[in-house]
Amino acid sequence: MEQCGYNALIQKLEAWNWKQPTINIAVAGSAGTGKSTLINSLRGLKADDKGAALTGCTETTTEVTCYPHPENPNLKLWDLPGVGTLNFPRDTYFETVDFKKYDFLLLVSSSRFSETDLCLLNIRRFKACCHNDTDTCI
Ligand SMILES: Nc1nc2c(ncn2[C@@H]2O[C@H](COP(=O)(O)OP(=O)(O)OP(=O)(O)O)[C@@H](O)[C@H]2O)c(=O)[nH]1
Ligand SMILES: [Mg+2]
Repeated sequence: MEQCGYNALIQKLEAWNWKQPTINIAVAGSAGTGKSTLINSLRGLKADDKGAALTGCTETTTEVTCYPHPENPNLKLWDLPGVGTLNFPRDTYFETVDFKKYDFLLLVSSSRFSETDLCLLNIRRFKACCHNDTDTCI
């Protein structure tokens, strides 16, 4: 970039076909932290749009569901059920959602960072945190 500039970098990336590899991103976290809402936003959708992930104020996502990004279907966002509920206890969560199949973890938390959040973060090498509900925290 320093040597060739932005345009040359983009040309190199295009030649390398950077959109080709499939990347599976697990969007995980405790129940109700806004995982499905975040996936909808990343896909440019509102909750009531066709094809949007179901959102709600009670436990909503009960099956792992894949949502390919509209601009690059190889970028797959996986909507995971909330961890640590009666239906998805932490002890069996990682096997239930087949946690090892994802390339990247996007951890969604709201309010306080919890022991469960830390547990999820310790599992994956490639990860990022998203603190949701900031509008209600401020
Ligand atoms: N104020 C506020 N509400 C939000 C935000 N994100 C999500 N919500 C609301 O929080 C509730 C839960 O959102 P979901 O996206 O269904 O949460 P989830 O983590 O997918 O929930 P489960 O699938 O049950 O684990 C919904 O009523 C959303 O409208 C946010 O950033 N701010
Ligand atoms: Mg959900």
